[in-house]
Amino acid sequence: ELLRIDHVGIAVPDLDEAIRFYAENLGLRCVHQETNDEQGVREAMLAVGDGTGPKLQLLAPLRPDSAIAKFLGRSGPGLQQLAYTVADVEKASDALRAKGLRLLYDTPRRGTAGSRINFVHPKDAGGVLVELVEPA
Ligand code: V0V
Repeated sequence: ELLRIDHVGIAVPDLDEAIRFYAENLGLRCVHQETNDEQGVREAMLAVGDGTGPKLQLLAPLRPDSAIAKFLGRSGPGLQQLAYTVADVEKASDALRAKGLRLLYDTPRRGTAGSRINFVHPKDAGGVLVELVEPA
């Protein structure tokens, strides 16, 4: 059902500063940037090595009432989510619901680069916010 790790998401207060930090210190390249108003984020995807593996996603809040702003307020900057690639996000969500896990959305929402996404509640996933990503 889960094909691979798609990306790891890190909450940051300032996107441009974080992109610079990862470039200068770890040599990661920013390969995509986008604003997702519905999710309340400005985000950047960073490639590691040859870029064929999982990406690092930097997430900065657009608004004080957003998920990332709440996370930063509670926990400070750091790992916010682990995302898996799936072939069919509706099917994957249904399979997890059937196992009794709570999905955050009844129907998938729009994620990075036209992907379709849903999330498993962190309280049902061992304290980890799990994202399912069906790429465009
Ligand atoms: C909250 N909790 C977390 C957590 N966020 N635990 C682990 N990882 C996280 N990221 C814990 C929190 O400490 C509480 O634990 C408990 O869950 C419930 O807290 P809450 O006050 O209800 O939490 P909220 O209101 O902050 O909501 C949490 C959820 C929210 C996960 C429901 O963040 C959400 O809707 N997330 C999905 C959307 C999202 O994250 N969007 C930004 C990325 P205690 O204190 O009760 O023990 S957008 C994105 O990924 C895109 C565009 C993409 O990838 O394409």
